[in-house]
Amino acid sequence: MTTLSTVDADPYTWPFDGAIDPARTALLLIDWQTDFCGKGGYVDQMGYDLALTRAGLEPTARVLAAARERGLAVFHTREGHRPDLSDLPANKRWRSARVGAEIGSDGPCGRILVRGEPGWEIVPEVAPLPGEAVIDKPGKGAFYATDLDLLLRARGITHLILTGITTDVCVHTTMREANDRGYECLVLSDCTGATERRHHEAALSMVTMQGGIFGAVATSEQLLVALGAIPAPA
Ligand code: C5J
Repeated sequence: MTTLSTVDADPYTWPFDGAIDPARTALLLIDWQTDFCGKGGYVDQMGYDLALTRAGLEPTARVLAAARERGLAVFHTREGHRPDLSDLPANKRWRSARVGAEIGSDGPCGRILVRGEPGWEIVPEVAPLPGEAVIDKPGKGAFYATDLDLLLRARGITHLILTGITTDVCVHTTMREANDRGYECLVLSDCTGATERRHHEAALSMVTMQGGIFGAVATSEQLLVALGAIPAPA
């Protein structure tokens, strides 16, 4: 069935090519892990305010439910390293040690940012369902050293809706990578969060410059209105 739904986004009505096509659109949930938004995780160990990185959880859960209902593909990502840390660049480890949260060291949620540890798990509010793709990534961008691009192209996905943490780091890097690969991107402002509010705001503002240099920005409500206009799959 043809759909004519669009999102009233900034700086243009999204998507650029006319309408949301659920068959070609995926929802990305980036790094909703305890290490980034849970007590005792990496971000907490660094001393940041968890309220900022947790702020987007509830709206993201609402968008996730709507996306599942409407048949959009759902992709989750997790940042983390192998237990032997062989995929951890020395400078990344060194920098994390400088701020008191060395990647690979023991913390209240197990070894920080190590695959398989409690802190590395996705939080229950937006946990993957069986059958949803989960991408494990060693870096900030979800395309670097992963098969995300292959999986998206194999499913015919051309449009991405981004949520996750943190806005200025992993969400932004992934959006930039996706944009360079030709994906039409929309980031949901209230479904993201950063360790500092001003960085969250700056990151969203950067997306909208130059006519939407990396895509467009909307709220979860604006997307939900658009998705509500799409007939549910039979
Ligand atoms: C960071 C991320 N901030 N998921 N990772 O180190 O944004």
